[in-house]
Amino acid sequence: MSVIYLDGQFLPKEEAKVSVFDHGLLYGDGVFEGIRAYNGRVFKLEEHVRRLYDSARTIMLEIPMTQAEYCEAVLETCRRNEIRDGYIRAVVTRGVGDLGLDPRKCPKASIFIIAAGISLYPERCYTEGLKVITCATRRNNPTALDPAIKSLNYLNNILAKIEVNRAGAEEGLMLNDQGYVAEATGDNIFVVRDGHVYTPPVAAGILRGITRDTVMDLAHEGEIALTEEFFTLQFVYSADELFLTGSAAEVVPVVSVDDRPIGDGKPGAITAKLMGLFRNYVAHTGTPIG
Ligand code: PXG
Repeated sequence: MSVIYLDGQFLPKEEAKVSVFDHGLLYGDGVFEGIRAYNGRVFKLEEHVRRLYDSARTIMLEIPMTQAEYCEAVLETCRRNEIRDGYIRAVVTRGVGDLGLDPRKCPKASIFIIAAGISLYPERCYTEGLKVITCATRRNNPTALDPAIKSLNYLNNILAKIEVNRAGAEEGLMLNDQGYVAEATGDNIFVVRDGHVYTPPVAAGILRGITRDTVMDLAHEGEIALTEEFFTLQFVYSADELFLTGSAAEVVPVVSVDDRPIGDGKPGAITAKLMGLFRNYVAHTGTPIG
């Protein structure tokens, strides 16, 4: 049976409940992380916890434990659920307040951690590649709500995902408010052209994905040229290859955008190489669950 970490306790999932007065629910006032475990290890645990604390600091949300203690709580949640391969959701909300926006009315943040099995993307997504569309919904302007904050306020992404579903596609590209390609609804974007890899910079208004950082490191080690650059849809349509990265998706090829085939309409060689490097890397690194 699944056991949830909630504010210092481990509770059966039926008993792990938060209040209807929690500002995480009332206002989306909180932050979260989605983390993977592979082969008995938590992948990039410290990086995820660091990003969680960075998001929290930005919204002036104090997490009442150290990052080291937080990492240990994640590992213990995995142990108690006997997770060796899985998906971990770590959430910190503003906590219980009154029916007003003011976060000062919420004396204590609420912390919960769920460690569960994962429904992996079907294998055909990796062998055949995804069909994606461009969403009309633009990514949040960083001056309003910076996409670099992994906040509980995911409506921007959800509105885009609804477009994806309505189009019968598998993912959606999101542009920033200037029209440059930003990211997908829950993944970062990479384009390959003439053997060179391009990805939008964080300044395009994106989440700095931990999978993105990992793929950039792997490209560097594998002597694959990679540049962070602003680009428009025209560059995407004329790419040789395209792929997305994320904790859930890992490295997944894209073979068509807005009904235009990418390259020869099949997953490309550089994408395949990076998929292989990534799969090998995740199997051999991470914090042991013990
Ligand atoms: N951009 C956005 C908007 C994300 O939400 C990524 C990029 C990739 O980041 P990481 O660090 O995971 O490489 C994300 C994170 C899901 C799910 O269930 C996916 C994410 C977050 C939460 C849930 O598919 N992707």
